[in-house]
Amino acid sequence: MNLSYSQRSDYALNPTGKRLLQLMDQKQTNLSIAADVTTAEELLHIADTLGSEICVLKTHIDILENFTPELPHKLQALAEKHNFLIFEDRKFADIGNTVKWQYRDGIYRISDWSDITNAHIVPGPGIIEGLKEVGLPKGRGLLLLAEMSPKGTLAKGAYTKQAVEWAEEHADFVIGFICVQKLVENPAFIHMTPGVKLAPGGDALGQNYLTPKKVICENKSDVIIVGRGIYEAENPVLEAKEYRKAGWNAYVRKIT
Ligand code: 5BU
Repeated sequence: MNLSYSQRSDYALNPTGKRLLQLMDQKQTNLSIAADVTTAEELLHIADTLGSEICVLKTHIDILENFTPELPHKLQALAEKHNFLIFEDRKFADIGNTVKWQYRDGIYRISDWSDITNAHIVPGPGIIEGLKEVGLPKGRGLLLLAEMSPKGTLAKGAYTKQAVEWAEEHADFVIGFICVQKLVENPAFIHMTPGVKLAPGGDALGQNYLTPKKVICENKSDVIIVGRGIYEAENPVLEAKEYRKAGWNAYVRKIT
């Protein structure tokens, strides 16, 4: 079944999942940037200068040294201006009752501004239920960490299969997976893959890089997540255009 992203949006039960699938086709991009910077200014600069190239801006809000409660409003304004979704890569990992607070409260109030967040499944399905209590009424979507990109990851085999089962049980809230390859035929689920570079290889701390073509065409994932490959380039805007083109061409080849 080679459905387009927008055709797949008909199967999505979650409004954020539906919106992302439609947005990718409208905007012709399956590129997500990992904006791993430590100041609010750098983050806003990335969002504004690369926003037109991406479907999703992925943040690590807790690495900022000058977070203020106004920042999410500014990010949301840029998301509207450039038509992208915000994904706080929080990787929740506690029991359901605790993650509710971590998602809704504290300094960051993630559920107020982040369209998408993600969770490890190591605590069991209660983590999904806790996050869902907070996120679903706001129309948010969750990605489950079914696989991880680094060498030596323990997220594989039966663990990955369990993530798929729990996603299917909570398809109104779970929009897909962080994974290395396509895991499930259900067209509603979005597969997002980090560890992507135009030149394959790794880093000094175990990161494993695959090319956009390998990720989208061979591994049949849907979204490429690129960090250093873009923001460390001499010209990040030109580099983002290259990644966008590589990701999009691979998708067009896959569905035709
Ligand atoms: P890089 O600079 O393209 O290597 O950054 C990758 C980003 O994706 C970074 O923000 C990580 O936290 C994130 N990531 C990852 O690399 N691998 C994973 O399995 C998961 C997240 Br989950």
